[in-house]
Amino acid sequence: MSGIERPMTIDNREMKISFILFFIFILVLNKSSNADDGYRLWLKYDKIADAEVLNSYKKLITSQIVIGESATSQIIKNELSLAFQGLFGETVPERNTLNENALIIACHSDLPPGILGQTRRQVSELNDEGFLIKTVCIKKNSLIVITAKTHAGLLYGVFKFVSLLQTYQDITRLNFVSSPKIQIRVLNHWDNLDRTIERGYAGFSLWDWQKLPDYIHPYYIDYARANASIGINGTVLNNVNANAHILTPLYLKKVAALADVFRPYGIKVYLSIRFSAPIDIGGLKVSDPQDKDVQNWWKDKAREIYDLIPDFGGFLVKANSEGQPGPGDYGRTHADGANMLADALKPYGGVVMWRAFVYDANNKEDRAKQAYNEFKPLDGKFSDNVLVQVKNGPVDFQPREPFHPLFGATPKTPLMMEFQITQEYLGFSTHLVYLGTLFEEVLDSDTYARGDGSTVARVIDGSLFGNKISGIAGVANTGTDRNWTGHIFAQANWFAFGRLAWDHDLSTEDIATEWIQLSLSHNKEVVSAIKNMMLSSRENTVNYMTPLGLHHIMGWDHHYGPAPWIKDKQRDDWTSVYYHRADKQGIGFDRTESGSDEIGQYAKSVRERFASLDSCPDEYLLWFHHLDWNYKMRSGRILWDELCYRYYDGAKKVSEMKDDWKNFQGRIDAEIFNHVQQMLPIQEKEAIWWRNACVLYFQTFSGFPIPEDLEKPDKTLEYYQDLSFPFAPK
Ligand code: BDP
Repeated sequence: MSGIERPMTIDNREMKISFILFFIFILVLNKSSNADDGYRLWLKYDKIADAEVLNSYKKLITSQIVIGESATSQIIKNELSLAFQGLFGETVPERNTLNENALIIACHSDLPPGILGQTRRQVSELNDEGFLIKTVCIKKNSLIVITAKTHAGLLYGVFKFVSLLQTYQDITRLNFVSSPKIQIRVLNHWDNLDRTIERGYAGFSLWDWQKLPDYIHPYYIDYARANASIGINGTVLNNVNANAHILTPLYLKKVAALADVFRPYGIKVYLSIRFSAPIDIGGLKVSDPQDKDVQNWWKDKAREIYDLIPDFGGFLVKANSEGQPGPGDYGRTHADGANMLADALKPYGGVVMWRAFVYDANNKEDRAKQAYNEFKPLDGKFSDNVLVQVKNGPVDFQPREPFHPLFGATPKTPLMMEFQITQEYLGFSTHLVYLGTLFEEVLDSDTYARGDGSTVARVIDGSLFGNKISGIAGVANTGTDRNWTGHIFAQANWFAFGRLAWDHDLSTEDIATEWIQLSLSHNKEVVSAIKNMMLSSRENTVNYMTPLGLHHIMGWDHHYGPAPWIKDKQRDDWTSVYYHRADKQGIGFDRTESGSDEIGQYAKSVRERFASLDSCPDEYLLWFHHLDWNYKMRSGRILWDELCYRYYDGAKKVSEMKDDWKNFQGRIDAEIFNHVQQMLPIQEKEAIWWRNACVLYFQTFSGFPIPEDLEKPDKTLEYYQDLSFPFAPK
């Protein structure tokens, strides 16, 4: 017997026992200190700590009545019992009479006559997913009525009501009407069938394909609850760089099992398809949309899908982009491709979400112009169940981009917004960056397509041009990490996406406040301090990564960290130098008339604003203009100095955020506190890395010194250029 495999002696047996005891002690400790690992997201339902609030709620809700027998009604009952158990610390009895202060939840047609009359007008104004929460009086009893036209509407109403309780709102006289402004509100999961996630930073894919369809993981249900609670009504399960196998019978059964779980939560399932699927898995020679066999193959496939999933949502398609197959391979247009799929889905009510994220390595035109050039001429050529899904900006989810010029340019084509919730270009899941402000900035941008007030939000909700269908997508940031999103604060981005998808008029500040109250604290001071932190976080990130309109200067391929020096690759438009164009004279991409004239793709008022140096906001300066290093900025500084100050300011603000975070020790949950406490130094380190690497690199062109009062980088440019990260997630 070797010395290593000793029989267990008293000593090491004791050690083992004490280790186990210690472990149990830690578990108990965690339990008693209410350690929060973030799994419950914003649906915590911790007991209401304010006795006055709690008592007022208990008086107003002495019983509850949920009318209806659907699967959704059952979910409503379960959710309410979970919520009351948690928030009130006790159940609220179910009753069938209206002789006391009660909560009553029923579809409008099922309401008792007295209540029906008092709610009819408001309910008639709701759309199918909308809801009304209203206090009505019947025989001196005050009733809180949650009603809607459909069961899905009821579920949304219930979640909204519960959030009012969670945030300690006054519920004595409620009169709250809400309908979603956008119809299709989906997450796009870039999840692969091997469970890796493209641009995923929170673990592996939630979908356990191997065990599906037989094993239903409990977290599928919590995923559905979370989405329904913020009004998300669809999920595209797989990566836009799709594997055709998702359409094989083996996988469709698995997809159907997930659809069954999500259905009662009002969530439809959609799939990303690979345009060459008829070849890849169908045995055909081509996938030409004009080919009869190809058309029939898709029709048969659609029938097969709808047999399994009667409410299947439809297809998301990335075609002729970044090497993906598409109709262009056969000399056909995007409309030809989309319409062929739309025909196959049409009999069942499905839609095609065709992505406009296309650009071609062989096309020497400014990449930012290519999608518009391709899609603008196709306006009016798409079938009525096709939406064109457009990224928020014309390049690619950068920390800041002006809105995509396609918004407002295609009156006959419904455009869907595609936001990226996962932080591919915003520090992965280690940086605290609240994206509500980014979403709001884009949605509120005025396209001037029909004069003042033609906001991007009004383009995508269909109201500007009277489109019949509307949609919004967010590339998901979820994974198997216990807290779902890697960084606790990244949960706020999922939350903000859902809230804004439902109602783009909500203020992102209010959404942040609500999220903090639901997730972190009710203490006014804490809420306000954390909110301020969140609201400035995105601007700070822009400053330490890509200030003044710079873009696409991140690490090669994995996109981790700064790399403005990337050049000489197989495609120019994948390099950094293509975008910043720094030279001895200056920096920036001239997209005005004298340059690529991308600016010409915007409506006149927008074009004029961005084209003139007097009116172009500093935020977009180097996006649209190539300017001398000593160009005089509004601040009075020269461009070089301004660039340096922005980089330094961004990084400094992260250090401040890190210092401020310490104030929350003991005021929020200890586990969450520690989690963020460990993340912020990483963000600080990386912000300084971005700052130093970019300033040192751009200095090789400008030749100017870093302003006197700024601390000099402690490493050389070569040091930063030599860093490599072979296994960074991508
Ligand atoms: C880019 C991502 C890439 C995606 C692509 C897309 O780097 O992984 O496949 O967008 O949206 O931002 O298709």
